[in-house]
Amino acid sequence: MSKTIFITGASSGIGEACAEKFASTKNQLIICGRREEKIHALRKRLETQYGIAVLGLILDVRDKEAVHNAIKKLPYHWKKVDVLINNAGLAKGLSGIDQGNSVDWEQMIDTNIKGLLYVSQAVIPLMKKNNSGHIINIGSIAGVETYPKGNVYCATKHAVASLTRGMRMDLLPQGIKVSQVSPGATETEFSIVRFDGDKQKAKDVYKGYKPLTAMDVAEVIYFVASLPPHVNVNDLLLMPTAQASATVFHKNNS
Ligand code: NDP
Ligand code: 8X3
Repeated sequence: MSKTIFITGASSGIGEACAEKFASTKNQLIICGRREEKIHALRKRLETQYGIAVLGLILDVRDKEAVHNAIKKLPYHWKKVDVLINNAGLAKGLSGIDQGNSVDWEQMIDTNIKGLLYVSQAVIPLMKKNNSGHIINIGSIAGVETYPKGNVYCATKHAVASLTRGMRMDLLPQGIKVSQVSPGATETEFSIVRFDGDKQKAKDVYKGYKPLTAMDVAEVIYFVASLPPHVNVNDLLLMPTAQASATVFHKNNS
């Protein structure tokens, strides 16, 4: 049966691949991101290609008021949200703690932690009304292990892991499932954003091995979302075969 899937950070990478996957399986989508032209183009393409309904929200998840207003103003038939994929997030910089840029720290904390909280707090009442729903938080291997110079990004993803556990406990009586999907190295715009647009530096992150694609991760998220109501994946860590931990890779750089 067709469900309504609410995806944050759908303008690129894992979120965009989730939009593609859930659209191809005939669900209706609410897709969010800050880049209007990307959200607009994706909405049009998915509607045409798959004959489904897509609602685009141009939204900065850091803006608490905008998040609450946008969700409050959803048309009636969009208010039964079945699955929320809290995916919007980013890393900014890779530097020792004493070298870090506080503006980057704030952007990561405000997006990865506070943005996830704002969107969840606005969507949960819609799920509570139906006594059902599924929140899937996108964590990271960085939320399992801290790696050198990853300090604040890793801390935000550890917070996502902790919030996922807390949300699961608090939403248990309402029958709302809460899952975390934590990918390892996935080639998206992630490293381009992390390195402030330096495409070569970003490309080097994935050199000498086959990273996950955004669609690899979306397929796993789709699996997690497709299990029967009495089955929940609490926490799922997936990595490229060539990656054994946050820092151990098998690379062929010849
Ligand atoms: P991308 O940079 O390709 O996508 C990030 C998405 O987040 C974009 O759609 C971006 O949209 C959105 N976003 C960022 N900031 C905001 C904001 N303030 N408000 C709304 N949307 C925002 O990276 P990925 O697809 O790789 O990242 C998706 C998630 O996966 C992140 O949470 C990331 O931490 C996590 N992750 C990524 C891994 C990787 O190796 N790539 C591994 C593990 C986890 P826009 O710019 O239009 O707002
Ligand atoms: C993204 C994966 O290892 O770059 O969360 O932190 S990593």
